[in-house]
Amino acid sequence: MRRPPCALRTIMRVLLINPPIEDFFFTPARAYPLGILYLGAVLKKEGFCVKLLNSLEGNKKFPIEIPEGFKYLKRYYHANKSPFCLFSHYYHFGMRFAEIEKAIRDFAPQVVGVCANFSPYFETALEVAQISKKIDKRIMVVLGGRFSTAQPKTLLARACVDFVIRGEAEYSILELCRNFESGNISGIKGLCYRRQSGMHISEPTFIEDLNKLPIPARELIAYKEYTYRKEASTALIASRGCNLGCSFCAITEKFRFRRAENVLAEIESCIAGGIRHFNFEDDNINCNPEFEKIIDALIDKFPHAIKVSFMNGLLAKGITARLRDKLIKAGLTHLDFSLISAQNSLRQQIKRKEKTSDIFSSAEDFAKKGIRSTVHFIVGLPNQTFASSLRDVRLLASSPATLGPSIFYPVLESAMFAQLKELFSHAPVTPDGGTVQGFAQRANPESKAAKALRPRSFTFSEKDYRYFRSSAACFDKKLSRERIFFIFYLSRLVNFIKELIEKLSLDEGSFFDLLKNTTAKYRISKNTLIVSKKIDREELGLVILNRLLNKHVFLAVSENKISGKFHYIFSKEEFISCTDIRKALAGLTIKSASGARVTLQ
Ligand code: B12
Ligand code: SF4
Repeated sequence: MRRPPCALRTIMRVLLINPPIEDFFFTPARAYPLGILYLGAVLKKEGFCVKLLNSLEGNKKFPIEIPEGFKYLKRYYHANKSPFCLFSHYYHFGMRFAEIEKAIRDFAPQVVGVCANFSPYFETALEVAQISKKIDKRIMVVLGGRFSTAQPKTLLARACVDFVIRGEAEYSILELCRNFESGNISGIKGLCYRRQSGMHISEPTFIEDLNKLPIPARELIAYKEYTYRKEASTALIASRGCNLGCSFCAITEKFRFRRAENVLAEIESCIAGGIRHFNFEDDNINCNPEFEKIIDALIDKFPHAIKVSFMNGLLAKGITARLRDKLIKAGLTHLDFSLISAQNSLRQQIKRKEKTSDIFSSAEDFAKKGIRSTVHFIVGLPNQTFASSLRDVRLLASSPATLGPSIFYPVLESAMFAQLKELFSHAPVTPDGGTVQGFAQRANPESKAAKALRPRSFTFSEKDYRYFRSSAACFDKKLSRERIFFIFYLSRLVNFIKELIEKLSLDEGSFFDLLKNTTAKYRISKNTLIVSKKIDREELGLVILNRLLNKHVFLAVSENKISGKFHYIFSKEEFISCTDIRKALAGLTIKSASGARVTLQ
C-alpha cells in the first residue's frame, strides 16, 4: 500500500469505522456514531491524524439474500404493501464493503479501529477487519464496543484482529496508538490480545470522570447531513451506565454523569456549527442530578432555538409537572417511555422498578400539552403469556400514546443471559422440522416431533449470536412466534387508527363513515382491485381494515403495475388468524394523542 507523500507522513493515521449492519430493519434517525466520535476526539487532541467512516451515514440500503439461518422468517416477512405488515426484505444497511475497502486504501491508515458493538452484527465488523488486513497486513486492527467487551475471545480468534479493547476505550486506544511503534503495551486498561501462551484478556475499563473527556469530534463526520425533521441533528450523552439493573439489559456498569456546564459547552459548540436538534441517548438521563439544571440552561440560553428528544427513553418517575413544563419549553419534540410490560409479576421478575401508573399518567399529561409519547413494550419475554401481551396492547390502545412493540432478544452481558440454558432447553425448531444451530425454531413446542429434535444439552456456538436481535423472534416458550407477530399486527392496526383519527380530527361517527365511504370507492373482485391511480397508504389501510372488521380474511396485499393500471391483490396472512384479530379488536377503545376516541364493534 502506498502511503500519501504528505506532511502527515510522520503522524500516525488512524481510521475509525462504524461497520454496516445486515437485518430486516434499521433506525436511520439514530445512526450517530457517538462511541467512535469520542475516540476520535481524544486521538485528534493528541495530534494523531484521524478519519472516521460511519458506513451507516446517508441511509444507504441494498436488499440482499436472506441468510440460510433466517429462512424460517420468510413466512412472516415478505413483500407486502399493507400498512400493517411486518418487515419485507433483508438488507445490507450502509456502505458496500467495496466502498469501505476503497476508503481504507485512500486513507492508508496504520491503525484501523472497528466498532463491534452489536452481538448480532459482529460478522460485518469482522469483515471490515478482514478487508483492512487484506489491504496491508501491517495495519493494526483494533476492535471495541459492547460485543467486543462481552466476547473478546471470539474476535481475537480471528487472525485479522490484533487487539480488542473492553469497555470505554478513549484512554486505552490513545495509549495503544502512542505505544504502537515501541510495542510497549503492557498495563493498558481493557486491552486484550493474543500471545504465544494464549490470549491476554483484561477486565473492561470504565471512565470515572466523564467531565475530563473532550467533546465528540463531530467535525470528523458530515454532521450537518444528520437530520431530524429537516433540522441538523445530533446524538449526545450526558451520563453513562445505569444502576437500575433490569435483568434483560447489557448496561451493568455504574452510573456516572457529566456536570451541566460540561454538557452545555458541548451543546453550545454544536449550535455554533448549525445543529438545532439534540437527541440525548442516555440510558436514564433523569436519574442525573444535573438534569433539571441542563434543561433550565437550555431554556435560558437558547429560547425557541432548539429541539430536544430522548429517544432511548425517559423514566416517567420523577417527571413532575414543573419538569414537564420545562421540558416542553426547552423544545421537547416527543417522548419515549419504556413500559416493558404492564404485568406486575413480570416486572418484578425482570427487576423493573418504575411504576406503570407513572408512565400512563405522564403520557396523558404530555398529550394534554400537545406532546406525543411512544410507549415501548416487549413481546416474548421469558414467561410472558399471550394474554399478558394482549392486555398491554389494550391498555396502550386506550391511552393517548403510540404503541412501540419490540420483540425480546437475549443480550450477552445481561443477568438474564445466565438463564439461557433453561430457555434453550425449550429450544424451538423450524416449522419444517430442522434445527438452527443451538436454538432452532418450533411451531408446536410440545409436539412429539419437536421434543425429539430438542437438543439434549445446552450448546450454542458463535453462529447463534446473529439471532440476538429482535427481528429473529427467537423464543417461543410460552408465547409462540405466531402470537408474537399477532401482537405486532394488532399494534400496527391500533397505531394506524390512532394516527388517522388524530390527523383527520375524526370522532367515532366520522371514523366509521370514512371507513365505509373509502371502501365503497373501490370494487374488489376475486380479491383483486384494479385502479388507474395508485392507492395511498391510508386508503389501502382503510380498505383492509373494513374488510377485516366485516369478516373477510385478508391482511396482505401486493401491488403490480400492468398495462398502466395498478393491480392490488389481497391475500391471507397465513400465520395470522383474522378471527382472532377481529376478536381482539372487538370492543377495543382506541384513543388518539388529541384525546378523540373510537370504540370498534
Ligand atoms: C444508539 C443505540 C442504537 C442505535 C444505533 C447506534 C449506532 N451508532 O449505530 C440504534 C437505535 C439503531 C440501535 C439499534 C439496536 N441496538 Co442499540 N443502542 C444504542 C445505545 C442506546 C446508545 C449507544 C451509544 O451511543 N452509547 C454512547 C457511547 C459513548 O458509548 P459506546 O457506543 O458504547 O462506545 C464506547 C465503547 O463501547 C467503546 N467503543 C465503541 N466503539 C468502539 C470502537 C473501537 C475501535 C474501540 C476500541 C472501542 C469502541 O468506546 C466507546 C467510548 O467509550 C446503546 C446503549 C448504550 N448505553 O450504549 C444500545 C445498545 C448498543 N444497543 C443494543 C442492541 C442489541 C441493539 C439492537 C441490535 C437490538 C435489536 N432491536 O435487535 C438494535 C439493532 C436493530 C436495528 N436493526 O436497527 C445493545 C447492544 C448489546 C449487544 N451486546 O449486542 C445496547 C448496549 C442496548 C442494551 N441496553 O442492551 N442501537
Ligand atoms: S433497561 Fe434501562 S433502566 Fe434498565 S438497566 Fe438497562 S439502561 Fe438501566
